[in-house]
Amino acid sequence: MTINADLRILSRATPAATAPLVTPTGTGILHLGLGSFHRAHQAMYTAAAIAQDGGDWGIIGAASRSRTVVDAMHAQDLLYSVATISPAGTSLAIPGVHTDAFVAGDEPERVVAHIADAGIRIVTLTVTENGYSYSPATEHLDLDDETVRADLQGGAPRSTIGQLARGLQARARAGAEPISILSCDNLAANGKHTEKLVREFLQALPGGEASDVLDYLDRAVTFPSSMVDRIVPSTTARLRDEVTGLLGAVDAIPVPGEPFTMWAIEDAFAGGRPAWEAGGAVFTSEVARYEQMKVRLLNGTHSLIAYLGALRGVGTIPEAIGIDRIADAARGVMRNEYEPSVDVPTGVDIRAYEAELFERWGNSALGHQTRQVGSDGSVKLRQRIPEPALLALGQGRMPHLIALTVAGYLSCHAPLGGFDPGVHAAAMTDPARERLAVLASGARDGVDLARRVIIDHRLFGSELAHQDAFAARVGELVDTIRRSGVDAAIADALSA
Ligand code: CS2
Repeated sequence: MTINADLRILSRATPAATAPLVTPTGTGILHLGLGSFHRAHQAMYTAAAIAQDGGDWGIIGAASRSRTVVDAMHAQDLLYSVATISPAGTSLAIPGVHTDAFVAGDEPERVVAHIADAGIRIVTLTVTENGYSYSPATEHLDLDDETVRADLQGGAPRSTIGQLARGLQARARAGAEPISILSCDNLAANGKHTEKLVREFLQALPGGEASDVLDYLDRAVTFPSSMVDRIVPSTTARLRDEVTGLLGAVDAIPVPGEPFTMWAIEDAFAGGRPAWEAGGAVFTSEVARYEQMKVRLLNGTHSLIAYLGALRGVGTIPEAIGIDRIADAARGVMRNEYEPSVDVPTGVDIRAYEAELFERWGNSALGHQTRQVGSDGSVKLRQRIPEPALLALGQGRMPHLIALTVAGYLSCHAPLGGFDPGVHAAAMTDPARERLAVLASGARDGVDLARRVIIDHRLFGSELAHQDAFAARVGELVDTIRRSGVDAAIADALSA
């Protein structure tokens, strides 16, 4: 960091160019997953709510494992800035809503204690698709997972679902005050999904340990669903310098975000809630439709752009969408393969929504990286592709561009012998990467690899595993990418 040594660290006492939006008078929310997305999304909405209504909705933030953000927040009076970035310029806001921060992995018993505390009335979660200990093979809580198994034995819980379940158990004993658990991850029906996994954990506890808490869940705990949306890239040293220059104080952990932001929430809060509508949140009974529209049109297409872009040798999403062929593929997958599977929420103009997506992806000042969007495909894609693909296949249509998305994923994460997917693909990470490398090393060709991954390994769920024609099409496209390049594969998928 090249920061002027005379500058002071950001704190409530530092005269900075921007003051914190609020100072909460109390704490009502525990947030699990203190990453950039939470800090640029729910924190901003909560600041708007407190600014409008006042109140005790301050947030205790629990990071999963990393100390970096927690330590920096403590050094900065729990403050950080959100930089809203567009080609027109950068503007800063300091939400100021956090009242404490800690690392859940270091102090799991603290998570349980906070959930048991009557002052906490909402637990919000951004633990990523991978953080729910869900097994796509069994479609239940992953009881083979070592962490889940250890959490069921007792002791301080390490899995998010274990922490929620143990926390609710402690709360049931402590006075059984109402509370809501609000998932803010990109999962279909994320509230129901979380509830199902928490209940499965409780039901798996030995010998009737859970009957009281299950009764408490029925009476006083809700799990609203929500759809969250804001493109939030990883922070960079350049942004830290820029923000420090703008603020006149050192902020080691600024968060970059695009101007667009959206939050659609099911209004089912057992212990009250902040007036998040002050920040523009929409309370609706149609969250499932918002989630479906967003996870498919935005996230599904985003994955395609990231894989094709990385294979084309470009590092950012705006560069990728600036390539005509990739833009054609993105438009094609969105219109012809995702859109038919979506029930558009009442009042949403789908054409305007799609046009806005192209503008958002094209935000060159934000520099969202293909490697970031392309990472963790094994857990992200199963939210994005199986249902629209199955719908098309059921109607006798091959979803060629969804197949190309999977082919792009496999080419980046499980390259077959002799194929070099390039530096951006090599920089992607994925929890399944090692397993995929083993499958790729034993595969004869792309079709064999795709069959192993989709059919034998059920990486995208058991229903898609019955679709041999889909796996074969993915495999053909893997081979086209490998033999003739990504442009040839796009042309093939677009003309099919
Ligand atoms: C992206 C999302 O990384 C990804 O997979 O598609 O993080 C996307 O930027 C957000 O969901 C936007 O709300």
